[in-house]
Amino acid sequence: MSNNEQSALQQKNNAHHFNPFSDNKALAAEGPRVVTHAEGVYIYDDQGNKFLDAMAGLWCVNLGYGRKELVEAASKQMTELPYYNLFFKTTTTPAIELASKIASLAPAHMNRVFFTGSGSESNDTVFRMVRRFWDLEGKPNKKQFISRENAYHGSTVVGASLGGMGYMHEQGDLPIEGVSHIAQPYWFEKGGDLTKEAFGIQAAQALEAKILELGEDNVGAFIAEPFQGAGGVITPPDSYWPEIKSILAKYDILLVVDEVISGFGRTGEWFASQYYDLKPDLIPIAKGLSSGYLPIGGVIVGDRVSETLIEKGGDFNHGFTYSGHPVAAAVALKNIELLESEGVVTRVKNDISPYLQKRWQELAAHPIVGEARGLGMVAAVELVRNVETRERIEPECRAGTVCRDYSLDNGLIMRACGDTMIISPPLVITHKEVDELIEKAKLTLDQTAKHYGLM
Ligand code: PXG
Repeated sequence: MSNNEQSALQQKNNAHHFNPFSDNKALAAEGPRVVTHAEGVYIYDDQGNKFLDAMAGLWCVNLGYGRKELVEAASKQMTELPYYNLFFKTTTTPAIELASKIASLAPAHMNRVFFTGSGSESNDTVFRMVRRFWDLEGKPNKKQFISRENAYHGSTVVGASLGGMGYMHEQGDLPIEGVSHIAQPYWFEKGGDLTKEAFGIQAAQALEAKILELGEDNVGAFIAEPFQGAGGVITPPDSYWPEIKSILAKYDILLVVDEVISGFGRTGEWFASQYYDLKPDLIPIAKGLSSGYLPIGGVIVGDRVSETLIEKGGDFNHGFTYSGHPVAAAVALKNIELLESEGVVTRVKNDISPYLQKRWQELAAHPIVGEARGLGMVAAVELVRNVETRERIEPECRAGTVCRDYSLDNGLIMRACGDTMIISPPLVITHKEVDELIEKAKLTLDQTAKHYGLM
């Protein structure tokens, strides 16, 4: 679309808004989509188009759009106390209530929450907590982090360094010192001829090899998403996490389970740490904590770390102006109350996740699908030219973008990560809406196959 065909709003965006994670020049030429309102699982743009939002915004609108109760919670809190901080021997009611509610849902050995404004800030907080912990334990060398290639842990300097995205590291000389990355448990891409289970063990053993390379006395923590989200909904083989747990125990290394995407019901448990039976020392959270209605994040702190930081540590010189912002905290609390009172997480586990995953598997038979996988309320398909050899449709993996564009034309928001198509819909999606999602996904795959002459 040329600039003079674009609406006044689009032109203003092009002139003054620096969009995140975007080629702003290309975006201006194309004309950004202006999203104006939303209801349930649907979003609408200013051209009158309607989309089934199978990404729940950016993996966060767990309760769906248009929940008046959240608006009322915000309005009530804004009227009573729109802002106060948690520094200098003060606290606020929403922060107290939210921390204790989260502690009641978290794994039993995790009883404290440090609040932040986002997932990235949560991982910056993790970084400082781990380093402080090992200083206080008298092991000042035990500070290195091990993470994984293609991980996503945020976009601040620490978040992007902990993350394993090459295209982020390229910009600004990242990662910073003290962060190493091991291979990811991505069986479809890297598994070769190994069975899933054998590959899972092999991928986990890369952790032990890295620990031995760096020296066990130098490694403070391993950070990982329970399943990789932004990397392409990569669900590890069943053998992976048990092996990782035993390696970490052997060398006394802290486990950070990044639940920014997986927390608050997405797996059918409150936390994926419960789904995979993990015993994390720290859990960064954000997104679904407030269903994305207001920005808020946090770190759930296990008893071992909080006892050291609090009993031995004195002042912890870290925090944000908006740590536990009362309005965001009130909305998050109401969000969790609704997830509870409406049985949303139980419904995910017993009803809508089994239905979504069963229907998603129908895509596995499509001629350009190499694998269909998922768990809870996330799922992925791998686009290929040859199902047997897993050869991609184009060597540069551009088919994902083609597929994504057909999907949008069909009124379905489905994401492309390279040639992996992914979904993460609101947890409240109905059976009928799942049917619509699957029908639109099938049509989209047909159109993509035809585009390349593969059907
Ligand atoms: N950890 C994980 C696991 C995430 O997915 C963050 C931390 C950082 O959260 P904030 O609130 O600082 O954005 C995330 C965020 C994508 C995409 O392309 C995913 C995220 C953010 C932006 C884009 O899927 N996840």
